[in-house]
Amino acid sequence: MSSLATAPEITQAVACEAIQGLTATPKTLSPWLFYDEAGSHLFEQITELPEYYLTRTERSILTAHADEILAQAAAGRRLTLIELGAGTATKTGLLLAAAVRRQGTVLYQPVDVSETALDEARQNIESDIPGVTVHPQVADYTTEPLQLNRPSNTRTLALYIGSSIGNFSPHDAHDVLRNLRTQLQPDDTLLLGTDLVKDVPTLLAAYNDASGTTAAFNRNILTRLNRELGTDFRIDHFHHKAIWNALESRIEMHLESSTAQRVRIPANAASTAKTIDLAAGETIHTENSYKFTPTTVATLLQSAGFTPTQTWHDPNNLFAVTLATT
Ligand code: AVJ
Repeated sequence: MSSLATAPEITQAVACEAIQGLTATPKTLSPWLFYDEAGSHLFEQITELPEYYLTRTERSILTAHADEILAQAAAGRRLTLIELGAGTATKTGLLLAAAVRRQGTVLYQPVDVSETALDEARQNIESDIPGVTVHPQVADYTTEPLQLNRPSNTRTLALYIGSSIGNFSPHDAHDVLRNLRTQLQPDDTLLLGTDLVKDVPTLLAAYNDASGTTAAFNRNILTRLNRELGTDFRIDHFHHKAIWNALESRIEMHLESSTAQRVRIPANAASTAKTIDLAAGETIHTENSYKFTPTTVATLLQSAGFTPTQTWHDPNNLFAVTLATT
């Protein structure tokens, strides 16, 4: 058993995911596994790397256009903000502050699977931005229907920012947005943050930084499995690989085993102990990060029943923030 206190249901989900992904061909592990405590911390570090332009670029767009975005979404009414995959909601503060400027107070409903991230978000936001009331909701918005309860006479602005949608295949992204769409009412809006297709060296550098932080983030998934499931991955025998898949328009992250190795998943994690064989040079696919064009953003939104109304970019067209109505 893990020596660290980990909720049994989380360990169970990790075990299921690991067994399913590692017995598949090719081997995969799902990106939500990145975000244990160490991984969440590494991700925070990634967002500050010189090569990782996404976070600071989206922040610059929101800083420049928050008032305009809010005005468009509100269209003369009061807004309630909800956020999918809110995490610690650091960028959301820009929009919440704009909402408070506009209407004095605002209700903010962050939805995330991580209760600790939501607690942190609530504390940060309630102390930093007076006028915001936070009602967190612990839920997996990818599988459960959202439970939105908005005060009467307000419009909902749903936030799905940070390029979180980029982790999903076009099919799954469609399903996530569809699920959201069914919970919204006429004249509600969605603000979607998407990373854009750009020159390949810039894309690759963002996922293979000079400091090795992204490599550590990628490998941490194996550290987590070793700790929580008792697997025996030889982590120093795995190389971080980031590649651009032009056909699918996505960055892929893989972990490549430099040697042949046999990994044991002990019986406390699996129903019976399992062994996983990796050949020298074999990879485990850990993440897709889809990159969009204005056309593919519009197509995705429309396929899920939204109508895109306006898009804001940074001056270099690295990132886009799109407002869409129901
Ligand atoms: C949190 C999914 C937006 O795809 O850029 C960062 C995760 N992976 N570096 C992304 C990530 C490697 C990130 N998202």
